[in-house]
Amino acid sequence: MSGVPDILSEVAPRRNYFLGLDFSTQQLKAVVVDEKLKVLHEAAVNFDRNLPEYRTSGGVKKNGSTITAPTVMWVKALDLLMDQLKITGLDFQDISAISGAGQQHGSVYWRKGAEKVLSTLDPTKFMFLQLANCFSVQDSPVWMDSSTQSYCETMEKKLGGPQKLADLTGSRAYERFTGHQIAKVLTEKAELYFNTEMCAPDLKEKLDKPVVAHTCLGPISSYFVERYSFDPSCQVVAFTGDNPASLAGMCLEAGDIAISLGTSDTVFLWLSGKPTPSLEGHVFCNPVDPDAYMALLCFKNGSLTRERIRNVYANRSWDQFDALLACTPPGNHGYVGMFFDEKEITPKIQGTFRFNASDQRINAFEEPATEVRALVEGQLLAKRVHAERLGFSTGESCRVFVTGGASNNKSILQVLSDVFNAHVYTQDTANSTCLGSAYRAAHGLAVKESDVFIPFNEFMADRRPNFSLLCRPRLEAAQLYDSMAARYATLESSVLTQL
Ligand code: 5FX
Repeated sequence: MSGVPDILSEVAPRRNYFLGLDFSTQQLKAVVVDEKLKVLHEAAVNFDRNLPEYRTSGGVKKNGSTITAPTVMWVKALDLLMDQLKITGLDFQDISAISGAGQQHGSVYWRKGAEKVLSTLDPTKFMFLQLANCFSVQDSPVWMDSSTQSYCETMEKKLGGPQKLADLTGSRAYERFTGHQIAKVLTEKAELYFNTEMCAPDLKEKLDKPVVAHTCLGPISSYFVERYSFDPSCQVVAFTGDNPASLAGMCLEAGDIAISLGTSDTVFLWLSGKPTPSLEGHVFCNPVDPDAYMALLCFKNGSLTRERIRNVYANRSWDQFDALLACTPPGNHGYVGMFFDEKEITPKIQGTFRFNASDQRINAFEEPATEVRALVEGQLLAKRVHAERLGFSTGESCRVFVTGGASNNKSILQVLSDVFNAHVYTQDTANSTCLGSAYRAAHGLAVKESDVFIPFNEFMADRRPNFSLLCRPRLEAAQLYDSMAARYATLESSVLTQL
C-alpha cells in the first residue's frame, strides 16, 4: 500500500560476517571480516595489562622450567573481549561463522562435572565466574614449558625410539607436547588427574571422532546467543593452532616459506604429498586441506630475547637497536652469536655462545653493535640452516612471507632477505593468525553450504589481502651468508656435541 511504511522491509538484512579468535601467549585477539574478507572490527585483551590480577609476565608464570598460565584467565579474557567487540559497534547477529586458534600444546584440565556446568551456563553472568571451579589443574602448562624431559624419554623408549615416534605422530618427543604434560600430572599429581573429566581410561569413548580441519562442528551455544545476541544458526568451524591458522592467514603457496617473528619464532611450509617426518621440526595437519600437511620449526627464543638485547644494549629503543645493526657490516667481521635465554627447542640447548672469526668461543663482544648484529644474524641463520634440513631451498625464486611483531622492523627484514637470498613480503594486514581464523570460518561455512570441498586457495583467490614487497636480497651480502650458513651449522653442532 503506497504511503504506508513497510516495517518488515526496513529491518536491516543479516550481513554475512566472520569472526576469528586468536588465543596467543600474551593476548587474546579478535577480528571480524565481511563477505569479501575485509577487516571491519578488531579487539584485543592483553593478559598482563588488562588482567593484572593474574600476575602473569608475557602471559605466563615461570617456575624454573615449569611454565604455565592460569586457565581461568583465558576465560575472563574472552568475557572482556566480547564486551570490547560490542563497544566497536559489532552486531553479533551478523556473524555467520566463527573459528579460532590458540598457542599450541597448552592443556586444560576439566574437573569432573564441568561438562554439566558448561551446558547450563547462565547468560546473565560472566563465564569466568561460572567456570572458576571447573578446572582440576588451575594453571595450564603452556608451550614454553620444558619440565617433562624424563616423560619424553620414556615415551620415545616405549614406542621404539624417536624416529618411530616421529613416523607415527609427525614429531619426536618434545617437552611441551600435551601427552607428556598429561603424563606429568598423572605421575606427580595423581589426585588432580583422577579428578579430571576427560582423561583416560576410556578416552576414546569420551572424545568425539576427529574431523577434518574445515568442519563446521555445529551452531554456537545458547549462552552466546542469549548473552550477545548471536544468531542461533551461527556455525563454529573447528579451531586450530596458532601456526596453522597463520598459514591460512598468509595464503601460502607451494614453494613459499613463512616466518613468524613473535614470542616464539616459527618457520612453516605447506607440504603436499606424503610427509617424511624427521628428528627435527614437526609435521602437522594442514588447517585448510585434508590431503596436505604442514611442516613447522619452532624457535623458542624469539622476540623476548630480541627485547632483552635491545633493553641491555640499545637503551630499550628499537631505533637505537636498528642504528647499531646498521653500523655493522653483513657477516659481523666474523663474529657469531647464539642466544638461547630459555631452553631452545630447535636445537635443544640453553645458554649464550659467542665466537670470534677463528671459531673460538669468547665470553663477550667488545661493542654493543657486534652483540646486536650477532643476535639478528644468528637467529636468522638458524632458521635458514634448519629449514634447509626440512628440504627447503633458498634462492631468488623463493618468496619469504613474514608476520608477527618484529615483521615491521625493516632492518631485521633486510638481514632476513640477505640470509635467505630471497624477496621478503608482508601482507597489508598484519595479524595473520587471527585473520586466518576468520578466513577458515568463511571457508568452512562455504564448504558446508556447497556440499563439495572447495580448495582454500581457490576460495581465497579474489579475496586474499594484498601483500607488499619489503626487501630485496643484496647480492654481495647473500653470497657471504651462503658460506656463513655452513659455518653456523658447524658451530651449532660443535656446541651440541660439547654439552
Ligand atoms: C609450535 O609447536 C609452538 O609450540 C609455538 O609456536 C606455539 O604454538 C606458540 F604459541
